[in-house]
Amino acid sequence: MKTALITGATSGIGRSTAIKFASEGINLIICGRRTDRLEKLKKELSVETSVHILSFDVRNREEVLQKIGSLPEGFGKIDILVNNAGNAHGLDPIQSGSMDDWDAMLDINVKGLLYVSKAVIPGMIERQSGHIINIGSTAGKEVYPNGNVYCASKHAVDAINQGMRIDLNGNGIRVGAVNPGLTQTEFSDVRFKGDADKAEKVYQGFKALQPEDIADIIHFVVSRPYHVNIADLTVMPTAQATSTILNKD
Ligand code: NDP
Ligand code: 8X3
Repeated sequence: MKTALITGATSGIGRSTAIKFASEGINLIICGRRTDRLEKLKKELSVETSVHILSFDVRNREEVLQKIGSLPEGFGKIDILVNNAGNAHGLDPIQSGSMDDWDAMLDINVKGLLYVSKAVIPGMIERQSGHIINIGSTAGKEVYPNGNVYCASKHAVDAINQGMRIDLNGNGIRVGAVNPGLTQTEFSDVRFKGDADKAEKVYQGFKALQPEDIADIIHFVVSRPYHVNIADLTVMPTAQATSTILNKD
C-alpha cells in the first residue's frame, strides 16, 4: 500500500486529493496549519485508510524538517508527495503591492515547497522510488494583470518542477506538475483577505473547476504505470482560454 504526504490538506485541492486518495486505499499524511480541520478530515477518512496528521507552517524550515523527519512507524516511507500548500495574497499592481503579501507568496509557494521537498527527497533517493506532484498554475505559464508576484511564485514552481525532474532523473523518482486554472476553493477568500463578495465574484458567470476535478487528475497522474511520467499538465475550465481570467476587477 502506498503512502502520500499532501500539503495544504485542510482545504480546496489538497483536501479533495486526500479524499480521493483515501477512496483508492492510499495511506495519508495530511498537512496544514489548521489542526481542527485535519482532525475532522482524519476522522472522516480513517474508515477507508490510515491517516496521520502533521501540522506545520511550510515557512518554518526547522519545523518542516523535524516533523517530516520523525514520522511514526507505518508512515515513514513516503511514496507520493503532493506539494500543494499555497495561496495568492492580494491582487494589486506592482507599484502598490504589499511587501507582506509578496513575502507570504514567495515564502509559502516557493520556499515552503522547497523545504518540504528537501525533507522528503532523501528517503525517495534511498529507496530509488517516489513520485512528486508539484501544484503549479496557469499563472505559472502566463502573467495576468495585477498577478505579478503570485504569477512569479508559480513560474518559480514551474522552473523548480523542471529542475527537480532533471536532477532526480536516474533515481527512480517521477516528478511532474499539475497546473490548474480557476478552481473554486478558499483561494480567493485568502487572496482578498476574507472579502467574500470579491471572492465570490471571481467565480460568477461561468462554471469554474471544482477541487474534485483536480483531485481526480492528480490521482490519474499517480496511478499511471511506473514507466509513464506526466511531466506537466495544464487544465482550465472550459470557459477559460488563457491565464488572464474573468471577473477579476
Ligand atoms: P485553499 O485556500 O483552499 O487551500 C490552500 C491550502 O494551503 C490550505 O490547506 C492551507 O492550509 C495551505 N497553506 C497555506 N499557507 C500555508 C502555510 N504557510 N503553511 C502550511 N500550509 C499552508 O486554495 P487551493 O486549494 O485553491 O490552493 C491549493 C494550491 O493550488 C495552491 O498552491 C494554489 O496556488 C494552487 N492553485 C489554485 C488555483 C485556484 O484557482 N484555486 C488554481 C491554480 C493553482 P492552512 O491554512 O490550514 O495552513
Ligand atoms: C490560481 C489561478 O488565475 O486565480 O493559480 O491565479 S488564478
